[in-house]
Amino acid sequence: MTPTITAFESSPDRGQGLARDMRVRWALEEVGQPYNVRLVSFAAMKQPAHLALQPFGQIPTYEDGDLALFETGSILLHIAEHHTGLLPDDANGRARAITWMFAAVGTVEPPILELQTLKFGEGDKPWFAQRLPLVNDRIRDRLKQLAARLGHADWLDGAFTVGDLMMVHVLLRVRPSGLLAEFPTLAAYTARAEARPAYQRAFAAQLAVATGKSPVS
Ligand code: GTB
Repeated sequence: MTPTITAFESSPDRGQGLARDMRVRWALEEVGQPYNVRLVSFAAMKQPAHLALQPFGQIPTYEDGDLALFETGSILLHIAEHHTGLLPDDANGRARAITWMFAAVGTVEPPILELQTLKFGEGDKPWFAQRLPLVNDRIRDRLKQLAARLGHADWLDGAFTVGDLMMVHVLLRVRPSGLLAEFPTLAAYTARAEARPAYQRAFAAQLAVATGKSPVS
């Protein structure tokens, strides 16, 4: 069956690839699995039909036959386990790739989300100016640690895996702040990932939603 995912009908980033459906699109492109997209409005996301799929009223979701999933970590793991291309063949390598996926969402992403909340939800609060450098430094700490581990390798653990996919998407969210550019090896790491044909196809597809133009194939 062809899976169906959900994405924003009108993404706040206007198709710059930052919304999390991009992770799922990219993973599906990496493994060569065609997919359908159902666009949902912010209002529809909070209605019972969507809440039955995603209890928190968010995108993306993933439906394939009888299976309905939410949470990008779970969706990516499912895709990676059911296709070749995103996980190594050996059991230990698979476990390490999955570890990197958890590290991305559990360790690197939280301070990045804190910055988003601060900038877009608390910009007018009296504590904003005091908190901003603290949150930026928390992100810097994580980026420094990640850069140290990556070193001059292309990917986090040998060949490109679902762990890199998740990590790169998490890092792209912080790029507009300028913090990523402070770590040239991480900037190069994300650029390497963005150059992948699968990333480009996924990016074009989600951009086409915002521009109303079909992606050029
Ligand atoms: N933990 C969940 C997962 O990984 O699937 C988080 C899902 C999530 O945060 N979904 C967001 C959502 O539906 C969209 S991706 N938000 C609507 C709501 O909660 O009402 C987050 C996002 C949104 C917009 C941008 N942007 O415009 O740059 C970037 C990322």
